Amino acid sequence: MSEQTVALERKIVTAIPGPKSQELHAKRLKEVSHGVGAALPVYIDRAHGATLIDVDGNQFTDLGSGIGVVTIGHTNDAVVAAVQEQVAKLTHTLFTVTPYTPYVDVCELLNKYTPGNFEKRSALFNSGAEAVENAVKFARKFTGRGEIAVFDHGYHGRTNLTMAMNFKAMPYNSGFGPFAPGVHHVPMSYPFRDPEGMTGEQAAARAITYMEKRVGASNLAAIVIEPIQGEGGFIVPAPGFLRTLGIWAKANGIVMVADEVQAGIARTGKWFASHYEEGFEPDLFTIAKGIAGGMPISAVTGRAEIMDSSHAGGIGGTYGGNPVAAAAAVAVLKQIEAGGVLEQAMRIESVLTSRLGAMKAKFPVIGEVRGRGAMIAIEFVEPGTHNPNSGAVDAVVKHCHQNGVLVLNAGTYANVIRFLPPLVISDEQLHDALDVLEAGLANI
Ligand code: PLZ
Repeated sequence: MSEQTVALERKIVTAIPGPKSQELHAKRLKEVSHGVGAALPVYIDRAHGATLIDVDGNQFTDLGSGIGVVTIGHTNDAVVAAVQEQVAKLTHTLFTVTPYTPYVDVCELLNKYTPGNFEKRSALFNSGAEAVENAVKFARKFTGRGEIAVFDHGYHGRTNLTMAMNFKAMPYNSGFGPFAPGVHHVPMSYPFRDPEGMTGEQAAARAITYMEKRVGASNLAAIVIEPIQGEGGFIVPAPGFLRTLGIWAKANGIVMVADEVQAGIARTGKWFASHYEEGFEPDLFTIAKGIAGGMPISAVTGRAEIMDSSHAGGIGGTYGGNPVAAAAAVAVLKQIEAGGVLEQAMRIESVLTSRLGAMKAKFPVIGEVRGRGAMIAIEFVEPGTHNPNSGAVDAVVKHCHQNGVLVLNAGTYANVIRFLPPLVISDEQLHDALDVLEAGLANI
């Protein structure tokens, strides 16, 4: 879709959802599994930049990016061109049968831009969950150990192993077990809810004690952590937490895995969120979402000796690193490499934190504003307490949706609204969306 064809501003022309969306939704309910949810059942026809256009002609400002996927913007010109060119040339061989170039190019770029000044390798997959599964495979193979530590409030996917790694039973896991064994849930650093003044080092000591006593360091293959938790509500651990865990992991031969599926690829204003914590040097990274402008592709990147520990043929999958998705990823990564994209995330951070900070001062339902770059959230409480207030979130989200602003909720207590706008959103479009949010807050 070209920008010239339609002005990309927020515009609501029917009830939400509109009549065509309602009709499609009725059909969907007959045809699509009801286990597949729908946060806002407006049926999207096309999109560009930070604007979604539905089948009724309503235009939404997208503050969710399909959960942090179209970081580079909807229908980014370079991504569209790369996909169009590649799809006409080669759509599939299966990389482990006969290879092709874009796969190798993606690996080269990821090896270069992930934190850590050591020799790296990458392997490509289709989804975030698949990347996490494979990071665990690499860590187990390399260490010869079986146990895995993950963190409270964490999220890692919907496959059997990654369900075992999720914190929240509802909606992700409930009724779908039994789950893969060998996964241990460890206390996270959650500054807003931890004892007042708890440092990152103290929170890490709490987690380490748990791992030592409950699991035993020598049994652990990997610690898997989101450097900023996504579904958990953009929980940024206290400074020192990640570094201390990493040092302990290294001292005990445990592979440190940073799940950067949501926080990675320019989202936080750096290539990866792990870059923010000095002295934190994960061994492996899981990467997906923002890497390819909406094309399904994911990666595990990390230390060569870990990534090479599998026998040939141990790692793979029919579609992993598909040529068209890989071409899209190269187009995204090259734009970040060319410069300016990280700055866009920092521009968004300054608008979001100043506007949301002002709203926090005005509306006591906002307990905290947190996050980095274009990954910012507000946690809702009952005024004057830390008690979660999911009712306020529901009301504000509904107001935003009715008025053409797509926001997403998050959090263990469903009491967080998260903002993940495409980085191309203009200040004007962002302010306009935040005006809608503010009106919603004034209404509850
Ligand atoms: N790790 C940190 O955020 C995906 C889930 C959407 P997949 N988060 C969005 C939903 O409701 O299913 C995610 C993540 C982190 C792993 C994953 C899993 O990535 O591409 O959804 O498999």
